[in-house]
Amino acid sequence: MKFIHIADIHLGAKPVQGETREEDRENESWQAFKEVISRARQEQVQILLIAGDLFHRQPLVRELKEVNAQFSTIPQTQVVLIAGNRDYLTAESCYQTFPWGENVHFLKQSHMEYVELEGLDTRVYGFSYWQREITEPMYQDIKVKDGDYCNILLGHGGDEKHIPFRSNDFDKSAFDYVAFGHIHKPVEIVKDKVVMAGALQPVDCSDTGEHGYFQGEIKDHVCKTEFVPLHYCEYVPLILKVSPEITQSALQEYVLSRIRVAPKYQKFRITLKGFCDEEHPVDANQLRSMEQVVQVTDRCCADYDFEKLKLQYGQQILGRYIRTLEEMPQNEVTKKALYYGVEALMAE
Ligand SMILES: [Mn+2]
Repeated sequence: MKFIHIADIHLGAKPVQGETREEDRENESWQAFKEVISRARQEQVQILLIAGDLFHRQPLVRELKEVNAQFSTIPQTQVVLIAGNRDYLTAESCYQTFPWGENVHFLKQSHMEYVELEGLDTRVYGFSYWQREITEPMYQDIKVKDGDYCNILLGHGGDEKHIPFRSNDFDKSAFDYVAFGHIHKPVEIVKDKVVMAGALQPVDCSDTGEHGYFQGEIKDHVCKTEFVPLHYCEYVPLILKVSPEITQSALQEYVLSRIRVAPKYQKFRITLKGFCDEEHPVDANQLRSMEQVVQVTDRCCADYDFEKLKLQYGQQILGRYIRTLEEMPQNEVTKKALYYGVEALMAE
């Protein structure tokens, strides 16, 4: 039995303000979702698992119609989904009354239930969020019903406020596969068995690294999975160490050299670190305007004139601090301690 496991599609998420090409980013989550549907068709997978937060917020009826229309294009695939902490159920949710197609199974109870998928000898267990937070560890000690079935658990959570669990919670469980969502970074918590799919595509630029979905196959209760990246967008962190000697053009030249060899879907998130010339700081705006750069955070400190500070603050704590640090063996650590200490004392 072949399946695809996705989570945290966050349809309808508005990209963070200040990011370039904002509309594109919103479309990208829909495009990535449609891509998964066509992959499910091509790969002839029997089950599509959606582990919560299909939407970033309460879905609109027209959005559910669109999603359902997509599902109707893969009638051979059984779709099983739950609501996460973002698209949790309320009394007014459109989720409550929406008429899903025949191949769509929405586990909408607030307690554990399962759907038995006809002809596949498979039961998929799960439940939906009915509130923003669930702090109880509700995935501990789940028993499966008797019978020779392939058992899958569909879950959402993994942090303190969203159904915490530990990797060994499923050691003795009868699940052949546990499909999780919520944490945006894809990770195989237990190889081929307990998997956090990660967000289908980054939701904001703090979701760095590759994103995509897991594809798997279960045969005789043995599961094999692989991560399949989707490349609509990938945020790449880039730390630039600045020193007073470095010029703006040298910095830009370096960023350009990285952009030139990067595929178009990669977007850079730059952090400036180190010490800059107080009178000629780095122009972060110029870096920000470069192609494929989405964010520039300036964490540089001004470079200090220590000789002048020693004269000025001779016997005070600042002067003593500088002299003490200068007498210590000079390395990166003492250099940093000197700068950060002076910065802190100057702020006093
Ligand atoms: Mn979530």
